[in-house]
Amino acid sequence: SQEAYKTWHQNKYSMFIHFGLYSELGGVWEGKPVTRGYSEQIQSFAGIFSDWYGNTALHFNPTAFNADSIVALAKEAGMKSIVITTKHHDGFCMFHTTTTDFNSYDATPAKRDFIKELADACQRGGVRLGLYYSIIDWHYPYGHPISSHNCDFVTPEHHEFSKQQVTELLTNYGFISELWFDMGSNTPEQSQELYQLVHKLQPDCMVSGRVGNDQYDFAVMADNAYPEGALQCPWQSAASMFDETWSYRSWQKRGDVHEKAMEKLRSLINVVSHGGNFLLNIGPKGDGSVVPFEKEVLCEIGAWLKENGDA
Ligand code: JFZ
Repeated sequence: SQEAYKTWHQNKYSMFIHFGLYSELGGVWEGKPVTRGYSEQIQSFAGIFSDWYGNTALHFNPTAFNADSIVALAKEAGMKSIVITTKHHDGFCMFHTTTTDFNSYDATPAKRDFIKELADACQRGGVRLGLYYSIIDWHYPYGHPISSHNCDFVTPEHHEFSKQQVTELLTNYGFISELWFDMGSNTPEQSQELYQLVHKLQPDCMVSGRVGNDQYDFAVMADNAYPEGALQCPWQSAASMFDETWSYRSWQKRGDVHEKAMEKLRSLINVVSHGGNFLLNIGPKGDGSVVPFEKEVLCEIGAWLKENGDA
């Protein structure tokens, strides 16, 4: 609705969080840094068998993940909402789902539902929550997990599975401000069904452009890019701290906090002044803690915004 878009657009600066099993690997497989591809897609880029990758869950126990302190950090950074990965291409669910055991509650010693924890903390802190959901699923039995690109098409069973998960996500965690669908080669009917399902369950939830086939409420631009000329639809630009990855990478060279803060601040101003929403990403470590460098960058941006007018 027009109202939903207005509110979404008013919240023009938000936190993106890439957190999952891949965070535990931190861009390293069998003791070696994996330098090809995004670290959240290490399973594909390092050619790891699904069952071997899945074993990572046996020691995934993010005891330092504290949803309230993440919400506090977002607020200190001047952000109005948080969008977190509920399931990335690896298929590992960070929420307690009935659709598969491959989730943070059933498959790990942690026995935790991180989406629930963050949803409750957002509610307490007055921050809106959005959810990233990958349609690509390298763990789904018929999801073509062997090819490097995956999901040449989505089988009817896989589509049903996605719909069940989306239903859980939009039923069990309160109001969701946006659903950040990522890729998958949906047919036009499948895209339309997912789009309509979201709005049936939560009419005011904004749907990202990446569900495919022009079924969306807002378009997603590449990092720091903005549409040329007048774009007639709402849009967002998502940015990672480092171009090469969205999730935690233990061997990342991070450089100077001040320089990075100013670089991202300029992106924020660039995007927002062109009418878009800016989503700035952090990649917590496998233990759930926020990387100090990223925390410092966010705090410096927040301090600048406080001094120079709130975004
Ligand atoms: C996708 C994922 O493949 C990636 O791992 C990460 O999660 C990112 C946020 O989303 O990659 C994208 C998505 C959108 C664009 C580029 C890469 N885009 O719109 O330019």
